Amino acid sequence: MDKKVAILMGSDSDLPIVRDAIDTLKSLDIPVEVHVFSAHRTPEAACSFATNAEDDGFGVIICAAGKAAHLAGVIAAHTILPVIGIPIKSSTLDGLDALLSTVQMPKGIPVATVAIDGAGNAAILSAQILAVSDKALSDKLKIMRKNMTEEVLEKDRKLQVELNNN
Ligand code: RP5
Repeated sequence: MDKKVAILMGSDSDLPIVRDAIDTLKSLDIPVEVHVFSAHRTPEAACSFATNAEDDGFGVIICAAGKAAHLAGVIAAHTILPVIGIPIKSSTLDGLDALLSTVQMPKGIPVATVAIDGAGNAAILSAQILAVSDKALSDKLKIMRKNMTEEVLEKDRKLQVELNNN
């Protein structure tokens, strides 16, 4: 059975950012399960999910959280599955608070942290992790990368015409 990706978020207020990760994983046909679990407000549910995640068929866990963003670190403490943290930008401090809380993990319990609000990259990175042992997924990612390159080159071609560059 294909490994699933879990996406956990500290609050449903994170969903507008997290949606990009959900859509990206679905576009790659990766089974995804999404939950609101908070390291602070629902610590037992969050820890229980992480403890059982490997047996439940997950291959990667993505955690999105803002402010004092402990979710990714707490989840990582309860599993050896790779955990990817998305620091969420909140109304204060522009997300720097969540970035530092997520990225500055002490030695022994790593969290792979993407950019502030970097939900799309969290999805792609989780797909790349699964693709190490999934040739079909690896091929899909190569096509996705090729399409992205083509889109950028096409934008450059249009710009050359618009600006009459020589
Ligand atoms: C964090 O606190 C959540 O991940 C969210 O980004 C932030 C604010 O949560 P709400 O007050 O909007 O529920 O735990």
